[in-house]
Formats: sequence, structure tokens, C-alpha cells
Amino acid sequence: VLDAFAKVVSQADTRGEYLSASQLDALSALVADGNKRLDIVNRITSNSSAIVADAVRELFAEQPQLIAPGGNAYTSRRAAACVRDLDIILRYVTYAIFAGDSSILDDRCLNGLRETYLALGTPGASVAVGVNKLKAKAIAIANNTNGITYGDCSSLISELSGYFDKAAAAVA
Ligand code: PEB
Repeated sequence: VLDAFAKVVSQADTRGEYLSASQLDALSALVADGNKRLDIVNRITSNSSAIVADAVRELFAEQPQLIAPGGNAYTSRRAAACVRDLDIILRYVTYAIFAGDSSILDDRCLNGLRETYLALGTPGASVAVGVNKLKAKAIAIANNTNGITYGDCSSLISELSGYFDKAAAAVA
């Protein structure tokens, strides 16, 4: 598991080189935006239950066959596993945006997830729809400009968006 700093250090060391000017520029931009990054982590973390609950409610409303007899999320035990899975994915996305690097998301959450869902008979495409709902809700909350001094968060939001896309693509 790497963060944005450890990752460039490891890449530079592999080549036996000092950190390059462009690497230093990128890390300095990361530091400059550090408070915004932490605000995003804090906002998503403190609204995680609502984000997950809304995403699951919408998913089941759109795909009621999931919770009907024979559906993969049928009976409350499996519906609860579904809520838990989206919660786990959201949690790893918050780690990735915190670290500025997707390796924690990749290594500890997404690696092998497609195969797990295949084995469980869980429809990966439906999980991906759920992840996209997490994405929409998390971004709306992260991007809410009510009551704050406006600052440009576009690059952070696109980074965040990329982590959700990665998760959706890993299971779709
Ligand atoms: C991944 N999910 C399930 C299991 C595992 C995961 C390992 C099997 C063991 C268990 O039930 O706990 N666990 C999860 C994850 C990590 C992890 C992401 C990452 C670190 O350790 N079913 C649906 C929906 C979808 C769903 C589309 C969006 O119809 C999920 C929610 N996952 C789902 C369900 C089960 C499951 C297990 C219903 C239970 C399946 C079963 O027991 O038959």
C-alpha cells in the first residue's frame, strides 16, 4: 500500500534517480490542496451511512429482481451483505482519496472482487450500478459549496471520480 509520496519515491528509487522536477511539482500541488483533500475525506466519511443507504435504496428500486425470491440480495441477510459491500467500497475510496493513490483500493478491495462475485452469483453489473450511485452522492456532498469559501476543487473531484470508476470497472 502506497501513498502519493511513497509512490514517487519508490518509482524514482527503482530507476536510481533523484525526484524529478515534475514529480516535485505534482507533490507540491498535492500539498497545496491538502486541506481541500482532507475536507473531502471528512465530508464523505461523516455522511457515509446516508450515501450508502441512499445508493442501495435506489439500486433496489431500479432493480427489484435483486431482492425478489431468487435474487442475489433476497432475504435480509443478503440485502445486508449488499449494504455492507457498498460500504466497504466507499470506505476504500475514502482511503484512496486521502492517500492520493489508488493502491490501497486496488490491493485490498478490488483485487479478486470480480471473481468473488462470480463465485457468489452476485451480478457484478448491478454492483457497478450501486458504485455509480455512491459516486454521484459522494461527489454532490464533496462539491457542495453552501456555507464555505469557494475554492476550485475540480482536480480533486476528478481524482475522486476516477476511484469510483475504477471500482465500477473492476466488477462490471
Ligand atoms: C465482498 N461480498 C460477499 C462476500 C464477499 C464480498 C467476500 C462473501 C462473504 C460474505 O458474505 O461476507 N468482502 C466484500 C468486499 C470486500 C470483502 C467488497 C473487500 C475488502 O472483504 N448482491 C446483490 C447486489 C450486491 C450484492 C447487486 C450492491 O444482488 C452483494 C450489492 N455480496 C452481496 C451479497 C452477498 C455478498 C457477499 C448479496 C451475499 C451472497 C450470499 O451469501 O449468497
